[in-house]
Amino acid sequence: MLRQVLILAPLLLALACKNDPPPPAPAPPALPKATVLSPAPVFNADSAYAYVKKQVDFGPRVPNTPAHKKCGAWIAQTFRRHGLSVIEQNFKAPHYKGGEMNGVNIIAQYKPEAKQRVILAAHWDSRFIADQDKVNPDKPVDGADDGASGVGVLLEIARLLKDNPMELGVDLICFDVEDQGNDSDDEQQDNSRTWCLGAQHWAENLHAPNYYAQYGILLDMVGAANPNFEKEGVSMQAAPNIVNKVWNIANVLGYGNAFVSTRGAGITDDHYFVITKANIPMIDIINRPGVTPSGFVAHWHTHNDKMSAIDKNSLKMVGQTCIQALSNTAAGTF
Ligand code: 1BN
Ligand code: ZN
Repeated sequence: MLRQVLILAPLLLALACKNDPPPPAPAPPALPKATVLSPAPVFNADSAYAYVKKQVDFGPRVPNTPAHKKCGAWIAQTFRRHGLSVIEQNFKAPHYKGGEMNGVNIIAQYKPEAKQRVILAAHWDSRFIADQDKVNPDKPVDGADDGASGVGVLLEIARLLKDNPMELGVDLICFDVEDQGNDSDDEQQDNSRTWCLGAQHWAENLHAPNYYAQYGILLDMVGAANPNFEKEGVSMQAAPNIVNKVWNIANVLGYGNAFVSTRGAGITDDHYFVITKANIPMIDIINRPGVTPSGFVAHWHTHNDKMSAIDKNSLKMVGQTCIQALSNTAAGTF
């Protein structure tokens, strides 16, 4: 009997194994998640362009001038007209040449009570001198691209949020006194601290207790034709996943010619201080066509930074990408 069992054992084992499920196949390597586009509002570039022009029509938005004061009041009022709660955060900042500037950060809150929040930001001041221009370098610039373009996109997004509610808190922040810094390359001085003074003030004095945002997107010089938005270095260091998600969205929307995959140099722009002082991951969409030694557009800090430098296609690409990122975040598909 024992002999019979021993002979049958392999057979019984084989039969038993026949009904067992096969061992699980090894997991395939994780594929990057495909970028989906949740339903999103259509960004109107004509409307954004009109918002850019309106700012430029006030005259250069240099702190301590009437044009600066009037334009700031108009930006705050326009956000309020679109139903957002606006905080005007006043501050004083030293100018590197001496004297004091009166600055105002304009913080427009969509659903201020919502816990999950995203920041879209731009600077609203324009540079007090055209130090990259051979003609009239001591006169202020219009800053149609460098300043007004980003704010124009934010104002159009505010208009869209009013008509297309979403389940997300959004803070549209217009930083002041970004562009009044020292551009001399004197290595004895740390000139980086003379720029982005509004963002530095905000990051040290958050407008709400325990304020936090999941991520932020800074828009700087987003209005010129044929932009080259490289993956900016500081953004890639601090928040590579946010950069890649935003660039993937832009590519799926068909804007791959502008949102290129090249990793660019790091720039000490407003986002640097939001990252380092407020600990919020913020990325910078900034045009670096590389046609000048600075790497910026040829009209950077010159009198050619005027309305004729603005291309509606660029406003559309940036605005549609941002509103899509917000829609995806609200839908849980970001
Ligand atoms: C961007 C546009 N910035 C000023 N206008 C920030 C910046 C400051 C970039 C200094 C490079 C050098
Ligand atoms: Zn500038």
